[in-house]
Amino acid sequence: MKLDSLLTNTLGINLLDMPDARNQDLLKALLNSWDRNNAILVNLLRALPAGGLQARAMEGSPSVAELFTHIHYVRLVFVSEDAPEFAAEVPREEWAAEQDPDRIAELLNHSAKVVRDAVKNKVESGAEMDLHYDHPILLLQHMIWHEGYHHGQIKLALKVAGHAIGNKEIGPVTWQVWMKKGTHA
Ligand code: NI
Repeated sequence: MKLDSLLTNTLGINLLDMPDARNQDLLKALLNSWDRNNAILVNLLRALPAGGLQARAMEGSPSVAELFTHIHYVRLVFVSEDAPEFAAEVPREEWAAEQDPDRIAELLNHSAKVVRDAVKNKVESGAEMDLHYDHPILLLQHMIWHEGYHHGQIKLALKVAGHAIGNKEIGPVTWQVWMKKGTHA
């Protein structure tokens, strides 16, 4: 019996499916990186000290609250432009000074799911993005880059306002979420 039919008959493994299985595995890892990115952002939000949402790096800079709502807004705008079939309503205000951390967490978890579903569906169906990006995965990468950029600004604003969060406290719920083996965000 040939190896491929042996595998198919005994283990239910079809060698022809293997490249697809590998692609599925890659997609799963990429979506998992997106889930971790959002978990880290929400962890930072949850770790804010009292008054943290009002902190700004300098006069005229956005507040921490506005940076969080901007991130949420940008996610939804790009989905609406590039994958309108998966779009959710885009907030009227881009830099909303929302003061309820629970509400901000709810917004971030919502827009994270909108981005996730849009990218997953576009990749699985082999469809292209409408306006930007050579590949749907680039939306994920762009958002992760954008959010890391603002994550640093949020930490700087907290520091300037005298609300710095020490690495011992924030490290395990941010950097470690990326690196930990054997866990899922
Ligand atoms: Ni931005």
